[in-house]
Amino acid sequence: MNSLIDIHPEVQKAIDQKQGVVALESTIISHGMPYPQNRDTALHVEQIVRDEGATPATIAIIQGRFKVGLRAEEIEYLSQQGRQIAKASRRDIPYLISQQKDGATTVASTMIAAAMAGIRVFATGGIGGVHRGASSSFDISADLQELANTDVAVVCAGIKAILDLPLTLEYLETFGVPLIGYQTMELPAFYTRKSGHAVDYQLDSPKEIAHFLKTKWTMNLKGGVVVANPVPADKQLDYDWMMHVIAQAIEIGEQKGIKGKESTPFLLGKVKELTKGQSLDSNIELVYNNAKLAAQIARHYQIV
Ligand code: PSU
Ligand code: MN
Repeated sequence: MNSLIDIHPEVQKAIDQKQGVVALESTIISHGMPYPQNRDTALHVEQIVRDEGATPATIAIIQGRFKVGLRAEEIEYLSQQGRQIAKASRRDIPYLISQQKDGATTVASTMIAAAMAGIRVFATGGIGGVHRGASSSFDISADLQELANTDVAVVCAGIKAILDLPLTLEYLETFGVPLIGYQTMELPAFYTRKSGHAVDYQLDSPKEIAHFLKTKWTMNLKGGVVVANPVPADKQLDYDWMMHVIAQAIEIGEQKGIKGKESTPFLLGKVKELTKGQSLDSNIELVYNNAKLAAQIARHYQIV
C-alpha cells in the first residue's frame, strides 16, 4: 500500500531524524482561496513552519500518487488549476489513485496521509463540521469521522461560523475527540475570537499540548485532537457583521440548491464576496498563525 505514497526526501529525513513535521492540506489551496493568493499563502505557510524549526509536508494526490511534501511546481500547479482539481475526502482516495488522477486533500484525507507517513501534527484554517440545517440535510463533514478515528492533531482557528457550532461540539464529544483551546477557554469561530461556546480544556503552551498528545496516543486512545487557536486579535472581523454575512451566504446557497461537497467552498467564496475580500485576509493570517503553533507543537512532540 505504502508504495502508492511518495514522501518527499526532506520530509522523510525529518521523520527519520525525529524532527518536527507539520502536515498541510491542499483543498485550502485549490478550493479555499483564489489564485494567486492561494499559491503565495501555501508557500509562505511552508516558510513559517521552517522558520520555527520544523519541516512542512503539504499533502495532495497528484497523478494517482499520494504525495506527502510537495515541490514548489506542484503547489503552483494545484493553485492554478483551482477548482478543476477534485476535492478529495476519504471516499475519493481509491478512485483518484486507481485512476491516476489529481486530488486536493481535505482535512480528512490529509489526516489519512499524515498518519500513514507517521506525521502527528497538521495545520489548517478551519475543519469541516456539522452544517446548519443538518437535521434535514444530513450534511456532516467527513472530517469529523476522521477526527474520531485517526491519530493526528489538527491545529485550526476553531469551528467556522458557517457551521452549526453546538451540533459540531456534540459530535466531537460523542466520538471522544478532545477540543483544546490554545490560551483560551472560549471556542474561536474562525474569523472571530469569540463564539459564545467553550472548548473542553485550555492549554497555554505548545509543550503542554505536545504532552497531552503523547499521553493520549501512548494510552492507545485512538483518534484525533482539535487544537483551536484564535485568529490574532488585530486580524479578526467584527462578530455581529460576520454573523449577518454568514446568514446571507447560507441563504443564497440554499436558494441556489448548493449541496454536498460544493457547500463549503461555495460558502467561503460567498463570504469573501460579501466582505469584499476582508474574510480572505483574515483567513490567510489565521492559517499563518496556526502553522506557527503547529510547528512549535510538532517540535515539542519529538522531545516530550
Ligand atoms: N475551512 C476553511 N477553508 C477550507 C476548508 C475548510 O476555512 O478550505 C476545507 C477543508 O479542506 C475541509 C473541507 O476539510 O473544506 C471541509 O469540506 P466539507 O465540509 O465538504 O467536508
Ligand atoms: Mn459536507
